[in-house]
Amino acid sequence: MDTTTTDYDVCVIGAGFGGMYMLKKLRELGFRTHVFERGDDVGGTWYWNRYPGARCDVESLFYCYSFDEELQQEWTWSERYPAQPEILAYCRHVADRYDLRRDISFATPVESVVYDEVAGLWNLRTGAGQRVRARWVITAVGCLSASQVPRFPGLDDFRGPWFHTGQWPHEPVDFTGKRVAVIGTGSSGIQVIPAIAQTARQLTVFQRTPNFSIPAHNGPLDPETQARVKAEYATLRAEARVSPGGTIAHPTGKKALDLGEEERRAELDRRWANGGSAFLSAFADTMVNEAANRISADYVRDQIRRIVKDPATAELLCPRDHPIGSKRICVDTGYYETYNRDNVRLVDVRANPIERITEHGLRTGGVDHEVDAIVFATGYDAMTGPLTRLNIRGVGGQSLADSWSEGPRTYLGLAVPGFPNLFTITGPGSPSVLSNMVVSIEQHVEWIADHLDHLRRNDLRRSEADPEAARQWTEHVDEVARYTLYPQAASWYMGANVAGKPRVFMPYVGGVGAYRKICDEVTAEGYKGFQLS
Ligand code: N01
Repeated sequence: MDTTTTDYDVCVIGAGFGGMYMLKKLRELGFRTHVFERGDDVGGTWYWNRYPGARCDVESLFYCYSFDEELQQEWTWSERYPAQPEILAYCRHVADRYDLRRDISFATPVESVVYDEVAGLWNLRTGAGQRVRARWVITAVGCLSASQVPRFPGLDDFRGPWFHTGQWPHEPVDFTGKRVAVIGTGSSGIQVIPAIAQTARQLTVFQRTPNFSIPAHNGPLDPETQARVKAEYATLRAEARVSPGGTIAHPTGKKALDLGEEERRAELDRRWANGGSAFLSAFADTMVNEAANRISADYVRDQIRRIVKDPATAELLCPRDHPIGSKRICVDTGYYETYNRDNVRLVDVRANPIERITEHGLRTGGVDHEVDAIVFATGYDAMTGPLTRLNIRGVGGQSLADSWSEGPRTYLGLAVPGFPNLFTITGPGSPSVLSNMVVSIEQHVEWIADHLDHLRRNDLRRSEADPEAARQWTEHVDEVARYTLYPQAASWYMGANVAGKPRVFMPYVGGVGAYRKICDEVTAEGYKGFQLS
């Protein structure tokens, strides 16, 4: 039943890193702002992804806000890479510190967002029965929040519990003594597999496509390192903001193909020993030249063969169907080593696809695998899924899902023609998932806040992406991607993991620094490409 009618200047959807900062920023500017969040608390991704081993693959000291010097100095991280509980604690700290909760409705999913052309307002309907009108709507729903459980026949017959990594229960799940199946070997699978292997009686991993993974070499963050980075935050943050990926990756700038075997090897050894996704920044040509890419890919395949004792398992774990980095590189703690354990088995579901789920397990290639629990690490309807499922209808009643039936069409990944006064934090067409999300979120939040402030100061009430500007931008996103090896992979970046989804490279691969410059130019030129009235 509809119980409430409220009006705000701005409604923000989602209270993760994006929504929280958006709220703070708009509140400071005096906009009446309200946030709707489907979870019971802040944190977004880090609220939902509570699976064992969940950890960010961006280093703690950079996976946090930079907008407040006091905040970044006062928070202490305990490890090089932050585990999910610590990131969630940080998000809660931020919510408390800026008293954000009073303007957030929790456990309140937004069910539809419909533009009223006459009033120039958006009507939002929530699962809690509210109907709300606002002039501006800002989505802060993340890129990886629409989780996917494949529709295997028989799932309802399964007698045991099953879980998706992105919708993990809040109560601890105890796998001690259990036989567990994990389906999927992307970043989530590669994190959850070593963690479950430690307690399960037997763990069976169902792998369709192997991925490249680099050791995290995670560990406690020593106070000296933390103090040193904090002392240099101003410089390091500035560097991250203009870098390709929003991180300090120390690129050599050298091309692998220009170097001799020894020099390449030394650089890759150094990066493997240091750990993390900066491995990919070893050479400037890794993502644009197949021969150069093979050098890094061969190196990782050799490492897999070195670590995994059973040669057949090692070969099965070696990725061969995509250039390294063209699917999101994984960062792990003891992933390949896990296959040396007696209680872990790898099943190739490329050769023998999962036929069905049975009462007691899974059937592949006519063979039954009995398990007590199933973990789906099967990923997301990435980037567009979190937006299209909001049931957004713009000018003329057109739905966002229909408007994007051939792939997302945005201007700068920030705005969509036909959907005035709607802004998408880290939307498709922006660097988002190819970057340190917090850096990209801060840039989008600040850009949107400046834009709304500009409109208000100039007595403007409507901002809409120009269709031609969006067409050109979408073409540019595609053009830059085609210059790289990214489109060669059947990745979620390409929409390839969702049946029927158009194959379009969705994030902007031009880099965080270049993208920021473009956005700043758009602003400097009076919001070129936006129709303002
Ligand atoms: O999802 P994925 P994810 N039968 O889509 C398999 C971020 N993230 O949740 O490749 C059998 O990457 C699928 O196989 P295939 C990060 O950006 C970050 O792991 O389609 N298998 C694949 O192996 C990441 O990239 C962190 O052949 C099926 C797996 O499931 C993104 O989230 C941690 C299947 C899905 O992998 C998504 O990662 C976690 C089927 N029917 C996530 N359907 C960190 O910061 C799917 N699969 C560390």
